[in-house]
Amino acid sequence: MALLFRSTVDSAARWRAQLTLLKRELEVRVWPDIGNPVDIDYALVWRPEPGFLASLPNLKLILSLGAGVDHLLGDPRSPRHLPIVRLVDPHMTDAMSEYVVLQVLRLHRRDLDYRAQQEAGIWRELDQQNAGERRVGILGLGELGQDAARKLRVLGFDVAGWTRSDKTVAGVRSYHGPAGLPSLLARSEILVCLLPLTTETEGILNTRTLALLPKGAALVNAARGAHLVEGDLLDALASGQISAAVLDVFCEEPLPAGHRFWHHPRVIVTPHVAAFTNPATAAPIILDNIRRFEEGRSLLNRVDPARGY
Ligand code: NDP
Ligand code: OXD
Repeated sequence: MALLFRSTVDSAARWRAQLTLLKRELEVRVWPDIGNPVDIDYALVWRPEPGFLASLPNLKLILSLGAGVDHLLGDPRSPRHLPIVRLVDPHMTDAMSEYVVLQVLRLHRRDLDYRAQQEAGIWRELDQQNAGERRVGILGLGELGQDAARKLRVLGFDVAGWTRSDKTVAGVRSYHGPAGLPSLLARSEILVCLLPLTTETEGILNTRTLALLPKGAALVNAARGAHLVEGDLLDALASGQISAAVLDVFCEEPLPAGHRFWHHPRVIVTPHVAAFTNPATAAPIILDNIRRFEEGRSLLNRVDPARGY
């Protein structure tokens, strides 16, 4: 039984060690030393080159190294008949919530303003709302969005979320579908994007939607760069419609040198690190799905290619 590992992140040695520790009979082959492609049963991948998966004739199951699967579904040559599972790891969910809570608190407590004041040597108290008066909107109440929403609620924030289907999350005001989006936006002083990237959500953060936010709202995008029309955000920052943005993901990664986000005083850039995939916690979850596949049981976190997530 052979598993092919291919990632753009340099973590193959750690993955091989974790996977073989837990399942000794599993032969882990790390790209590009894959041997004979006919041997490969499983592919554990992050951003494989388009067409690569189609070159493995006996592949049975595709496992994403991340929660998002846009890197797989975006490949027109990817074998459509094979099941795809994505990674849902509670430790990754915790990490994302840490990121969201950190950034929402920074925006709520006016961290950028105080940093600017410090640079200018200014000692001045600024107006401060309580958390209960601060309306946070989360695009996507899935594994990540729901956890972040709950943790923001514990801190007292007034949280609402937006989903594709009608959904109830205790303590969180819910909106759904295209008809629900304007209402969610209209109440969101801090908007957090935790959507999967699909044909429906690509470019969803644009001049039209940013204009529906209250004047001076702030944005946190920890989902995918292509959710945001970057030029539209720069325009909205220039007009004051958006007061600040925290961006973990970008249309081009790494963010190119010279990109205006790097030195924009109202933009915080992090290098796609909101929630790492950790081999120690993720390997047992991945192996559980392989075991389920071998035993003919239902897979966990199976992707619906038609839905796009
Ligand atoms: P889930 O699939 O669990 O949740 C997705 C949520 O988005 C669901 O609530 C879903 O609605 C909603 N949604 C999807 N399409 C639409 C739509 N067209 N309109 C309204 N709502 C929609 O995903 P996760 O929470 O696990 O992950 C979300 C994304 O976060 C990943 O796809 C990935 O891109 C990103 N991510 C980024 C990381 C980083 O480090 N920056 C790390 C990990 C993930 P419904 O509930 O109705 O299905
Ligand atoms: C993911 C990511 O999708 O890290 O897991 O972006």
